Amino acid sequence: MTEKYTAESIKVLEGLEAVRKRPAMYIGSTGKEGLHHLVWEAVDNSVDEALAGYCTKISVTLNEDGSVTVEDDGRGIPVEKHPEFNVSALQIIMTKLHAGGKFDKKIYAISGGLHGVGITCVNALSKRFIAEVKRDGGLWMQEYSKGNPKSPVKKIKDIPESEHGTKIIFYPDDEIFSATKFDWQILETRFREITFLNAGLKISLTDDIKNKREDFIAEGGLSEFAKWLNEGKEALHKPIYFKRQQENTIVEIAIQYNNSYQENIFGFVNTINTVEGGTHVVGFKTAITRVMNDYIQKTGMIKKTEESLVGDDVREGITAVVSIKIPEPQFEGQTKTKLGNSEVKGMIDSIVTVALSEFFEENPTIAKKIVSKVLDAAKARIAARKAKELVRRKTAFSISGMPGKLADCSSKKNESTEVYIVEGESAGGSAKQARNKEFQAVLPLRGKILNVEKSSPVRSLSNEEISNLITVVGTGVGEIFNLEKIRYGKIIIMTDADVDGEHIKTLLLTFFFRFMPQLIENGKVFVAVPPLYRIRKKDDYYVYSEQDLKKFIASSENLNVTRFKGLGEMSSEQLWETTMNPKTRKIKKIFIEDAVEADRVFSMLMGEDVLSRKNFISENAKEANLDI
Ligand code: 0RA
Repeated sequence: MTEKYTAESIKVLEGLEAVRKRPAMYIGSTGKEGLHHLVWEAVDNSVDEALAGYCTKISVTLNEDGSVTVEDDGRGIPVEKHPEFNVSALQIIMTKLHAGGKFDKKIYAISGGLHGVGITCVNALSKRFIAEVKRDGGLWMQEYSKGNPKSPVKKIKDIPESEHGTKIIFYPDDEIFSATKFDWQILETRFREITFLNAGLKISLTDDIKNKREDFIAEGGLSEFAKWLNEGKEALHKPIYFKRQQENTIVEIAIQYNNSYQENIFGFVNTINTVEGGTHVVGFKTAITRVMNDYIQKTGMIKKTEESLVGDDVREGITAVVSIKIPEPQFEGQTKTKLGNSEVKGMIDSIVTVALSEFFEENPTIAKKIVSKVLDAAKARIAARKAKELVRRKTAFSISGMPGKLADCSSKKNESTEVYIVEGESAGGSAKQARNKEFQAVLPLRGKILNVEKSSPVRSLSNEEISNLITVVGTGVGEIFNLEKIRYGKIIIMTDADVDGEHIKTLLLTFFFRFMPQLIENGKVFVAVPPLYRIRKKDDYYVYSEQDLKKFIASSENLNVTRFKGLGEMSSEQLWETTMNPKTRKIKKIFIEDAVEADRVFSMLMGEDVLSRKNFISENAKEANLDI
């Protein structure tokens, strides 16, 4: 560059050269992730200025020419000459790696992860970079290329003393990045997160190409975060919130239980999402289990279980955000998103223990609501364990251990045997009459079985109808599943050909899919296809679909058509002939074509998300044969 450059500034250039040589070392990758890191770095500086209390608003703009502008109304980066180097402080901050110390001393630096390398790296990895500062009655500016200043810091014009702020415009270098297009979704998610983690901070995101703008602000901070995470679920109480500081550690926590069974605990360290968890989350979990156990002891609520609560009980239906700030985070794990600092566990544990106990004492109504739910979870867990023990003992006694409602077959050669699972006692009765006792068993179910998608596994397994089903199938569930113990060659679900029947069929398939997917994978699960109509001409004909009925009607006149309202309406001969006789019946084998898609469809059809369930069912109404 120019003769002004001293030995000191040559070292600076070498530093920037290192960033350009091994960019991935500083920003993780040169793909989409790395590209977005440039924005995080630029925005983090403004967030720090906001946290220091000098900045109220940050705006991020994706410009039409591919550059990004990050602007804040903070104090503005200092521009005066640095006494040691005889250049503007602005230039040092923008061109010297870890300029730190004098100018931007941060206690809660986001180091160790991919962040913390500062705005200097953004500069080094930009083909063009412009810094504009408003402070000390002037608008100051410096432009850089690949991290090198094009000229000294200049005062462009005089402005009122009251105006202040920093604006950075950068053009990612396409010699470095394989991707140069920014993704709205990625930016939106992170900015929403940042504003939840910093109550009252305003971030606005604008896309000048798509003419799109969104403002993020959460006056309620972390509490609002918990509420947002619980959207669409039924919350049990307003969020519990506390913030404590001990030495240099700041702990901020929001908790809100909902009526589901899922556990949703999110950890943040210095605003980094610790996806892999770590010592802060472990400390939190330990503390809440202890506080709830102490509470049930103190209040005498323990009588309801007579056993201590375990972690799983305490976390059923919890939504929590654990955000901590510590001076020297150690990030570990596959993606460097697991907090490793061992001293943090005990510290968070003791802070949360004190704060949550205090909250419970001061808010007994909320405490009772939460603890009741937690006790229900414990009771279900204990009941399920007892039910499992019972099932295990019963299976040991073979036939005598089968539920009384099962009409078993006489053959013990399980390859050639079948069990019909039938809805309702009356259809069960017809099926028992119609069957071939030699190889066909019948298990009638009492109406609709439990929706396992909406119940915790422990609760599902303690349900009587479901535990009967497990006993009759014989294989067990979960880790103890053993296909060799299967008691029949085919498991056939037989329900009425109406809306209720379809629903029961789906409930049963959901159960098999969630608890015994190996049965489906091995082709053991079938659904029976009962006829919809009987047509009398010279002989009897059975029609299995509306389409076939239309064809039949088109080809002949004067038909005597009877609609079967349900399985119970057929005579046992008709039921045998149409639905149970292997020579004449129709049955369909159930496949899992795509496990991920099946999982999504079952969650949607049977889970909590009523809106998407409605959409899915109406889109597929004809196929699924569901009226709505
Ligand atoms: C160092 C010192 C001061 C402010 C800043 C850095 C600062 C940096 C950035 C980066 C983006 N926006 C920023 N805003 C401020 C304090 C200077 C003073 O004492 O006035």
